[in-house]
Amino acid sequence: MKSCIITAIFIVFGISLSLHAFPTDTLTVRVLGTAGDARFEPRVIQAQPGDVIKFVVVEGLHTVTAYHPQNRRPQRIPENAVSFDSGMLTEGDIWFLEPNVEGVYDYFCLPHERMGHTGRLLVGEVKQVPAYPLGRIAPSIIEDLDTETKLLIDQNSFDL
Ligand SMILES: [Cu+2]
Repeated sequence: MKSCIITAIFIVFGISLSLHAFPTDTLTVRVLGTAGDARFEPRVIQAQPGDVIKFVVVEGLHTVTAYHPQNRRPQRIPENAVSFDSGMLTEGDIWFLEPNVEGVYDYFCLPHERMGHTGRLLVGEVKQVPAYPLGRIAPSIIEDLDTETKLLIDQNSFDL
């Protein structure tokens, strides 16, 4: 029993070390598929402010585009965050994003949005998704993101 407690303390200490000793990480999202199978992998990821998100296009023609009025969509990124749009990317392209404002960032791929090619970034400690406007976005597009987000948040609160 005693060793269990010591192990638990060590694990918690280890987590806080990894958060503070290495302030930024590079996280990779692969962009895959060419039509109805177009997808971001992982679709929902957890990052910390200052982390670099590296999008690697494995196949097809895609964009990484924020849900934001600048991209003619409702705003589904934090209030003070800067909109982004990678422009058209093709096989072998790599595109970087460095989110500095905590919160939830929803983004889509211009050619495949209707087919559900969307992704989400959770930056910092996110306990729930804000009540972002849906506008003309099909609810089913966001529902899948919400389901995966809930799993990830539950998993995080279990870990910590
Ligand atoms: Cu796409």
